[in-house]
Amino acid sequence: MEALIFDVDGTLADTESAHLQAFNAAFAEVGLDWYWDEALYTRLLKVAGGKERLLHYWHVADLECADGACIHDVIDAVHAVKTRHYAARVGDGGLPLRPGIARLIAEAEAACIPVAIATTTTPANLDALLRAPLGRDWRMRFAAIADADTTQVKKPAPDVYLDVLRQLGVQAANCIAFEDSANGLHAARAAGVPTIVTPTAYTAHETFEDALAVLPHLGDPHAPVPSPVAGEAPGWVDLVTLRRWHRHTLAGTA
Ligand code: XBP
Ligand code: MG
Repeated sequence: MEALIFDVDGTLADTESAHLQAFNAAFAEVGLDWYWDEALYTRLLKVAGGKERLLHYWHVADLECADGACIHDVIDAVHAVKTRHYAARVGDGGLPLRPGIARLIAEAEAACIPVAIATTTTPANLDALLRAPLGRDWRMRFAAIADADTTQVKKPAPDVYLDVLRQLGVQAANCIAFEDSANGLHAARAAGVPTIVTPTAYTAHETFEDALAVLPHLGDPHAPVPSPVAGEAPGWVDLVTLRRWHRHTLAGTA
């Protein structure tokens, strides 16, 4: 096992409620009479990328206005306001990392296993979310980062994973990806990366065929999670566990 690759939204932290609140705050600030509730946003999350999500919604909700030449300028402006609101919500430790994330990243660093980020989110969101929990030099802790600025084509396309694999110079089968959604799982699997899924309330209804494991979270010594290997006792996802599960994947027994 050569590297761990983490999705961000829903995986490193349960961020989508903060994104939803930021979208609605942006609509109010710019004077759009739109309001996305949880049920609608859960459906809209099928479209990866906030700008792509806005364009999709506009075509569905307001078609006659959605064909103007300036729509992309308007979407860029609304999305910039949304990103400001999101950073205000999650910055300065406003949103904790999910269970086991900081522990596993630290374990990987201690074992000289590179960790990377493969996300469709805006780079500014990463700094707002990760500076407090992972330190002001959090970028130095990741050997590779692919995000909405480095990679145009969004999940479920494999592009962000292919970019990260290229930066790391490793084989896909020798990595493990961590995702929260079917879109993310499809992206990682299309790149050939074995994938552990830790769904959130926004994605728990989705199907995760071909996942190495589907877990409530990565667990901690005081918060064990079930094992995907028959007969194994519950535990938490640490490097020893990952290496064992990874061997089972290579042997076709997990
Ligand atoms: C999830 C996404 C992002 C966020 C919103 O990204 O699809 O679009 O919902 O962030 P991930 P932006 O790949 O990390 O799960 O508005 O910046 O796109
Ligand atoms: Mg995600």
